Amino acid sequence: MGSKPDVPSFQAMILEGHEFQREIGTHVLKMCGASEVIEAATGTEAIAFLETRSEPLDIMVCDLNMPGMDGLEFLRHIGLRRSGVSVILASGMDADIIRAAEMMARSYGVKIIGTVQKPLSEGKLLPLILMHFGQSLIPPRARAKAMPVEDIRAAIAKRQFEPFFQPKVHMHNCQIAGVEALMRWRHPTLGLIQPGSFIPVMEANNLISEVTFSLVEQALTACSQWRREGLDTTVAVNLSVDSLRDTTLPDKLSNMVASAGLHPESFTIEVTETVAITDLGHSLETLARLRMRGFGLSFDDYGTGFSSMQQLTRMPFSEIKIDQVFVTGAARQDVLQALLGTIITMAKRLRLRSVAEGVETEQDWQVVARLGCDVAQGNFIGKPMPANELVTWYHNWMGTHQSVAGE
Ligand code: G
Ligand code: G
Ligand code: MN
Repeated sequence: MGSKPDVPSFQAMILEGHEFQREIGTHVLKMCGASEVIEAATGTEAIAFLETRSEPLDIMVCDLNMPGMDGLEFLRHIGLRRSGVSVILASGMDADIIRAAEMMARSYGVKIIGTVQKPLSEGKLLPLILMHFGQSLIPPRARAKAMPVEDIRAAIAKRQFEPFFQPKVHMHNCQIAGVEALMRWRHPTLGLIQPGSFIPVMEANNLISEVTFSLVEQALTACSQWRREGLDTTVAVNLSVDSLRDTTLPDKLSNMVASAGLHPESFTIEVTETVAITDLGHSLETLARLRMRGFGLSFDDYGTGFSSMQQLTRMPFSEIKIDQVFVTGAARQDVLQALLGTIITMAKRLRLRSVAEGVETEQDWQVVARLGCDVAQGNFIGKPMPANELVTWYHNWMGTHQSVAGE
């Protein structure tokens, strides 16, 4: 089985009492790029093997509940013997037991990469392994099927692209903190099409700037309309690299915002790191000018790039949006909580507003709230929706979820 191109080749061990589970573990580790997987059925067997080896193993996956020497005893042994292996704990047990085992192992000096629930899968192990090797945490997002460029051109002429809006709320009081405009194609026969199928095509064919201006126009119109209906909020739009290359963009946006009777403070621009560092000179000029004019500037998908932290220090951001890979399901993964804590603390130090993306459940909410995140966005709060549904959403949300605030 070939190793993954983005994971260095590594040697692994699986310590697991059940033969079938052990085979699954071996298979999954190879899928994740292990060049060699040593199997051990008991702690005694694993220790005997480790003693015969001069080079430390890179990674081992260790079950906690085994006959004979249990996982806790085994971890104590390898800690005291300074075996140097990094461990992923695998267990079907309750999260608090796993957490206790993790703390115990750390106190013996064992490096714990993270914990996973059994059964093992590539999806669970790979993010931990990538992180261990200091690489991006994100499994590449599934590529959507691209729509033909001619269909897209025709649809632009027919004005079939429109923004949906996903709300963001302040975690301390649940009040609305803004909405993000997300492009949708209202296709006459195929229904609603997601951006993954047309944005990359637009970007590759010089169409994105034109469509983005139309989207901004529609978003501003919606924003004024909500205000008339008593909902005072701000709106954010995602910009591609093409738009940032245009150093007159701040002027154009200023005019559009003013024509809608709004202030730049009510409008935020979201850019990803890739966008911000492509054509750095022009991008920095545009971004700095946007901030000078009073627009909000958001660092989108924070944490998934290669040098996120460095970019933070050179770009004039006002907000960071923590990517959903760190947020969704964080309650079940200590490693994600640790990363979230670090990002949120850093945002506070830099006086940036922190926004957690991908808050899907109340558990996700509780985790990011406890870590001191300012704002949350995600399906738990509200999915992207058409402009005319936002006010109704707002009343429902304030009516039903105010109680989760501040917990
Ligand atoms: O809306 P989701 O709902 O599926 O959006 C998927 C991706 O498409 C996100 O990464 C989002 O940033 C991007 N996206 C959505 N709308 C726009 C847009 O108007 N312009 C650009 N450049 N990207 C967008
Ligand atoms: O611009 P950005 O890449 O951050 O776009 C956000 C994307 O995340 C959009 O595709 C949006 O539909 C999606 N999204 C928003 N909230 C959630 C959520 O709670 N869960 C998941 N899986 N996706 C979400
Ligand atoms: Mn975004």
